Amino acid sequence: MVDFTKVPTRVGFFAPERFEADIHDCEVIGKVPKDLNGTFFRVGGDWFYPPLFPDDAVLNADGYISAFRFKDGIVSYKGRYVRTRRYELQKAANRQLFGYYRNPFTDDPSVRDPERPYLRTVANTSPLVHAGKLFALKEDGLPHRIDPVTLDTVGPWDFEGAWKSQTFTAHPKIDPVTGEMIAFGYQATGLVTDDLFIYTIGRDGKVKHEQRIKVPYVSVVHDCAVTQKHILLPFGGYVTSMERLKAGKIHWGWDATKPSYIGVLARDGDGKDIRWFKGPERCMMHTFNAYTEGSKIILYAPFYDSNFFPFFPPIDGTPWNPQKAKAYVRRITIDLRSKKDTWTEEILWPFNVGDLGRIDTRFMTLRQRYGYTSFNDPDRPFDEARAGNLRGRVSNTYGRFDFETGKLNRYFVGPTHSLQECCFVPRPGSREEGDGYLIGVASNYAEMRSELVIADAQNLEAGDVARVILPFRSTAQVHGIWADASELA
Ligand code: V55
Ligand code: FE
Repeated sequence: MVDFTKVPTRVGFFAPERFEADIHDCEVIGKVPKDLNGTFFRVGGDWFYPPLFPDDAVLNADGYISAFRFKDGIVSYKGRYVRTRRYELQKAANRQLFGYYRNPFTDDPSVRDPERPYLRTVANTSPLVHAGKLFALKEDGLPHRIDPVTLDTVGPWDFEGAWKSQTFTAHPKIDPVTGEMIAFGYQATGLVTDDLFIYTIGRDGKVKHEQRIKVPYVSVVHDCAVTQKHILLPFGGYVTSMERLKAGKIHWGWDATKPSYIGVLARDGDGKDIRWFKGPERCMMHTFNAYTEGSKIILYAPFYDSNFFPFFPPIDGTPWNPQKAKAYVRRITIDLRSKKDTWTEEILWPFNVGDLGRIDTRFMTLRQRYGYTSFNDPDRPFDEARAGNLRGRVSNTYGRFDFETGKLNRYFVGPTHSLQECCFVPRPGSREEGDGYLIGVASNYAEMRSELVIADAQNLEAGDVARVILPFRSTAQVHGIWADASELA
């Protein structure tokens, strides 16, 4: 019997969906730009069965991939669970078999296998398109290949045996100049191991270069940043151990005494030459971009002051602190000529933002001017009378942050809505940074339905160009990407 009543985080707008969907030619308010020919892919999590532990991380929900396909001014929607091994085993058993987030010791004995933790991945974090293939990613396992038309799961992908890490990050970076992809896997050789492998994958999808490193301590290495010369690996604060996992706890806890680190290595170098720069307590999850200028590396990132995730509690028993779980747009400068092992940091805007930031990816690895992310504008209050339950509502605005002038442009979604991560879509034929659309899924709390909003990225104040209406609450994404039709031809 399926009973979700004990799962506190899964009521209201983000209650489980548990269905798959196909809508041809969605309802639209406004006019969808006719020149957009491609797909907005989104990946997130949706529990098919209730978690074994009600306090489990939402990051442990079953992977779900959805697609808004644009062609000739019409948009069609499709949503499918990712057919991971976990999903198939659970569906065959008619119940949840896998336990806490990244703790195989808490799994049902019929599937328990701590020697092969990557087999329990849920593929619920981000989509990736590279070398003509579509994948769903999660940092604790291999990419799952997905058919871009049907969204059927093909299966795990190990780059024809050349990918030696058991894991693959949810945030590889693609160099727009060379078409190369830089990706890494941490806990690369097994549960709680300090091995991290980094790969360069050519435009043709073949592994070209490998670097192997050891991390200073085993922590979440969620994202990276890549410049034309360097690879940056930022992380901090989260800790784990075999003892912790054998005691049946969720994978990560927060240790405020641990420093943050940014590892820096040359793209074409050898892992043994990595330099570790050290900083204060920080929760370093997502980056916007970085570039190398002379002896300096400039990194833009919306890092948190401290632990963002309440379900990965402090190991010292103190309560999770929401005051410090705030992300700010930061400029971090690393001087490679300096003998010091640290960086300088500026907070560029004094208010907290959503940490799922994006750029115009045509400028990834290069000097770029704009970052885009969501935030909550307090001057635009939520209309509680019309929309009721605030749970899960975080952001009402998408911002374009101009790192050169400090200017901020805003798109406001409306008083009954909340925004998920935005995505920049280049205007076909354009070359200038920022010329394109900003798109993203909004949760409409008044109508209890999801809406894809499309705005002109150079005129955010004008509001929507179009809104694509879904007649239901679409499974929440973690991350989304735009893929032009030519990338998946
Ligand atoms: C993150 C998300 C994850 C995860 C680890 O946003 C970190 C950060 C959706 O899964 O497993
Ligand atoms: Fe992420």
